[in-house]
Amino acid sequence: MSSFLLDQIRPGLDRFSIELPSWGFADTGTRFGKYPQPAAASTIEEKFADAAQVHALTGVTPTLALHVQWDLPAGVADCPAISELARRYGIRPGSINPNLFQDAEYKFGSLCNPDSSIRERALAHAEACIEIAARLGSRDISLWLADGSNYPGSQNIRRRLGWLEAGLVRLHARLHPGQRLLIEYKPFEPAFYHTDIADWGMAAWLARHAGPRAHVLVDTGHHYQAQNIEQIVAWLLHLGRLGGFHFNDRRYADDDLTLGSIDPYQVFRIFCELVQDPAAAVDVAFMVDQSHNLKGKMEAMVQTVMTAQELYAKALLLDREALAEHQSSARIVAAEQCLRAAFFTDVRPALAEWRQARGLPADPLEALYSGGYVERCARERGGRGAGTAGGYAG
Ligand code: PSV
Ligand code: MN
Repeated sequence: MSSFLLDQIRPGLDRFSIELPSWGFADTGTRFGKYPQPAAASTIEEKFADAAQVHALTGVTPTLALHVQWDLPAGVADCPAISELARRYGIRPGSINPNLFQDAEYKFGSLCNPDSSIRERALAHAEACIEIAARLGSRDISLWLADGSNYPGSQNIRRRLGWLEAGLVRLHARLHPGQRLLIEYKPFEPAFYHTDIADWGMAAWLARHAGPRAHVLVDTGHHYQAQNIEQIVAWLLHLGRLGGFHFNDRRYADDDLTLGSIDPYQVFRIFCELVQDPAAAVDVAFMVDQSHNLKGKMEAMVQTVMTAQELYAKALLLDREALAEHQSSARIVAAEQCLRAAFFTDVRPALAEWRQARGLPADPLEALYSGGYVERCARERGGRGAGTAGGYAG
């Protein structure tokens, strides 16, 4: 049975990969405190080692997203060392994330700061990140701004929008061939009155204004309650501006819980939009953006990757032809049943078979537990530097 099912989804599965965030392996925390884990990574080498272990177990995580200030504190000068780690661990540097939120200068914003010298500093940092991406062979620069304000009237929203447009045009012009600028939106936090890029529409406008290689990055945690994320995905596909995802789950706000832990059907519905138009979705990047404060970092990451693969496999099962027919004749229940049939199919045996055919463990989480990697890290790392790596837990 699982072989028959696997034959249906194998081509899609073979193409599926998801990028890991370097910060997901480090001790981060909440606004109220940090809970250090003895096995947490505190150096960039340890983050590469952890990512390589997840890739060895799952086979679908060949790249590692890097946060420049946390992973390349010396900027461009750190590139040779990163390339060497990439070679040694067999993990490619993935998206490059500028850090425009941690330094005290950015208290009132980065690209939207009312002080032109701080805007200039922020742009120079983002330009350095474009250069870093070029040297490391990374395609995407993922831009998230914490810019916004906390009180009505305290900032001029339209002037800030003008600075933002001009800054993004300048960054787009600096992109190397093949590179993309991904623009991430977030409705609130850390700003609580207005956020300069608050939603997908604002991000899509800014991307269109910046140029053809600017796209929108959808972080699933960055939405108001009850927002229809798959509809946003459909619109961005329609506009040709969907750059990728930062996957995580949430119950209340940007909770950074593991993907699918609260609402797996939501993730499945997002994947359904993508599999219905594979040509439009071909360059869409899947990335994890989570910080694991209570779960063990390695088990949380392996669990996340397995969940993403399972939900994607379910979406691949969608009977698209039947669905299109039911939609055309407004057969509501029959159409909905197409989604439900795919969602409720147990794809785990087929995935186990797919993994075994590639020499991977049938159950990566079980293999993580029995392999002793986390225990070894805990002994060797022993909480060394706990609480120092990473930073803002977004
Ligand atoms: C902000 O909440 C965010 O989602 C951005 O992607 C950051 O780069 C990331 O979290 C890590 O703090
Ligand atoms: Mn994010």
